[in-house]
Amino acid sequence: MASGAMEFHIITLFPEMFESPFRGGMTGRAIEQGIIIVKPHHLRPFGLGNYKQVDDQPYGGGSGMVMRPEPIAAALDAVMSEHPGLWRILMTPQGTPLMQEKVRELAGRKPGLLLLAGRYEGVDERVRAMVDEEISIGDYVLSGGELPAMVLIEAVARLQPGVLGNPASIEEESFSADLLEYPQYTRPEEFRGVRVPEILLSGDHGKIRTWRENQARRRTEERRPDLLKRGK
Ligand code: 4GX
Repeated sequence: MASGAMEFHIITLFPEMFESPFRGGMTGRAIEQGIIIVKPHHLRPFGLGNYKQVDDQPYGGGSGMVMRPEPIAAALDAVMSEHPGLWRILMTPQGTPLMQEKVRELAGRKPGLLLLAGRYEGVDERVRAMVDEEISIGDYVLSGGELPAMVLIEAVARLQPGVLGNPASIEEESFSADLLEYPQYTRPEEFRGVRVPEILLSGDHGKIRTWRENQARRRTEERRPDLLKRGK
């Protein structure tokens, strides 16, 4: 055995959300093969009182509810004592933006990740001290951290050895991570009057490679110049 499955634990009020998205496709197969483990942990049993309360009104007033720290602390402690060494991440719009470089870094965080997927308007500020990192999947507001957690899991899972069908494409991917993809074509040679560029039919792999590099650069300049400026 090499190093064991990469584990993805999630603390959530909606554990059932994590069922169907991970059934089919690459991640589903990776779970079946034991390459990755996805395990939601319900926050509700750690709630306070007979009503298992997990939220409360914000001190100082204001609209919306805030997640209380005690249930989250108890859930984190419970998962961490069963699964030591997990890297704890809070999903939040206030976190570090998730980009492929961060995804690669997280893919190496064995034995795995513990994702905190919150609801309501946010979490009590004291929760931040209980995690290792805060991550955002983008500058828009969702209703909960579950979809962000799933996005992160899928991005990290597909980098685990054996998940992606073709290991060569990982290499290509990291090579082109700072560029947009070049245009791709498959059959037929002509569709609705639009022909596949002749060069792709030429069999000249040197020319094809150069064409693709140029297309990728041009497309990136036009659509995402920020990617070129950021390039390391
Ligand atoms: N990328 N949300 C989290 C509740 C919340 C707010 C603040 C902790 C602190 C999001 C995103 C996102 C909505 C998840 C609000 N929890 N998460 N949730 N964009 O919009 O990660």
